[in-house]
Amino acid sequence: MYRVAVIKGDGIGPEVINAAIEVVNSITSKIRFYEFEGGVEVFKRYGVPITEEDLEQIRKMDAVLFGATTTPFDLPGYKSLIITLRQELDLYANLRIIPDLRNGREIVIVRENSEGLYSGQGRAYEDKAVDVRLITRRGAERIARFAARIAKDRNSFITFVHKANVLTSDKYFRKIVFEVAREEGVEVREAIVDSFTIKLVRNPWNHGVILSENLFGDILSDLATIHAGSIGIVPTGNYGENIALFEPIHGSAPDIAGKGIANPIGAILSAAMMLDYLGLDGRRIWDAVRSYVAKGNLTPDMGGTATTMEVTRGIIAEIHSLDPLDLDEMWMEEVRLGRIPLRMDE
Ligand code: 48Y
Repeated sequence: MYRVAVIKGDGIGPEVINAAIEVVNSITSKIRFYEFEGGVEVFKRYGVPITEEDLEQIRKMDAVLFGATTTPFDLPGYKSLIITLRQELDLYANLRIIPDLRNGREIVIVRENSEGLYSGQGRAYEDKAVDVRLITRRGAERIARFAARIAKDRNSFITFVHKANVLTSDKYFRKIVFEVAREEGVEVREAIVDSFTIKLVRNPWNHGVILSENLFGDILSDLATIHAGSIGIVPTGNYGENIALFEPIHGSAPDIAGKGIANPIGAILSAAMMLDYLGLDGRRIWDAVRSYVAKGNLTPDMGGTATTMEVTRGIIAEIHSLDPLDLDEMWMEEVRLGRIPLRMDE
């Protein structure tokens, strides 16, 4: 049994996470979900976006499934919940998969998730403000190793995207990336971030595993989502040494919250990444999503008229029709857990 913390968040967060949980429960009963609260409401009560007690519990879980939260930039003292979680759980690697679901292609981005311009060492003074673009040897090595592993798994190479011609921190980062890749036997190509944005618009599919610093990775991955058709379908995993957090890349979308039309695919594919991480079979969800998208009615962000619920049910139906044996497996598992009595005549 795996233990997964769930933070649904606000806006469309709860709607899409409920959809993801439904899909997960339709293919495995090996996961138990535990719900936690976080965000602005918690901050108003306790002065922190998530309580220390909850963090203690979450650290003991196998994974976290996260929806979306609104981060107001004018609430004094408030710090983004997702950024807090990345730091508190030391989730140093952010893998973003931007799929073209209709043509079976994807853009893969590994964003360094713990330092760079998000080092948290910024300060405002009377007459200036400073952010620190921190690259440590440890940070650079571990993210380069992570990217190398992803590249190997995919029979691919790394494209390191940087501004080493100007930034001291990227010059340092670059040296370490090349060192680690040589050790790992992975090819590295490189590109300067500004001109790379043009490539990412015009010819996005052939860059292997794109590796970059925290803020560059943030911007590049948002840009790349234009090729997915909608930001609503893009999943991401934030990986640490002992735990990983999965979330759709989209935000809380307050304008459509509660209307039942949010695209659940980003959250559902995030759950698929989570199953892969846990050693369960996430590929089945990916396959089901692809075949649903090829023929099914989609949510309005993808030009359709479907509701969140309809898309979710459609994907679950695909899971069962792609793999009919599955129902038997589920049934036996339910029996084993004692949820269904073996003798139906009782
Ligand atoms: O996950 C993201 O890419 C978001 O843009 C966050 C970031 O900067 O990494 C911001 C999340 C937030 O505003 O709470």
